[in-house]
Amino acid sequence: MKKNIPGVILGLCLIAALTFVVAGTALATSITIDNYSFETPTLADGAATTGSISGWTLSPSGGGGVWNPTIADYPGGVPDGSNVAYVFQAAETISQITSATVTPNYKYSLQVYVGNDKIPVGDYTIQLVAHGATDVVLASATGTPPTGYFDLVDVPSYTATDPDQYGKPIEIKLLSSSWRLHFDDVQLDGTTVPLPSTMLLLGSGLVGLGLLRRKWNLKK
Ligand SMILES: [Ca+2]
Repeated sequence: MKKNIPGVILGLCLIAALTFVVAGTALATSITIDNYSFETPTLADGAATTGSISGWTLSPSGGGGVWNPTIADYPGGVPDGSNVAYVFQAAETISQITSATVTPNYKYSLQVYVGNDKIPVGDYTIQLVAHGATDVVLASATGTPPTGYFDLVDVPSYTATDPDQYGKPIEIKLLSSSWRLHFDDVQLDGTTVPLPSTMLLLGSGLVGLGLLRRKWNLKK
């Protein structure tokens, strides 16, 4: 029985390549967001805080807070826990600079629930931002929230390939064009993606091995 050694090497390389790709796309990590579900502080049913949100910055200052809606406000309940964030004036921004920084070849996925309890209001905008002297919006989503319940807003993912943004702190901004907008359960994930240069190198290696195998076969 003839041993096809280059064939075996090629097979092993393909397995290694597949493992690399699978491992590369499986390393999703959850980026820590302080008070991500607005459950701080604990509030009685129907109660609210005014003027600040723990872990978050309000701009202009004082234009929002945390609220524990009653079942009459949201018959379907809130997306996570008991509380949501709210704004009570137009053109308010709720923001947080996370401890994560823009990392090369990381794909960032931001999800936030947005709702409105009674009457149609203005639009929301959710932004993933590279924080700096001049903030750079990396990804954003804009829309009108549903009335009486919450919708999950999936901001288009952003993959970091711009060296100008590397190392900048990642900031989340929840903007409201009107009052009565509510936000909950802010989630940000980072996933490694295979480096194009590494994949190119790997591809070149496989082509080389293929040619080697062809040469080997011709010799026999
Ligand atoms: Ca919550």
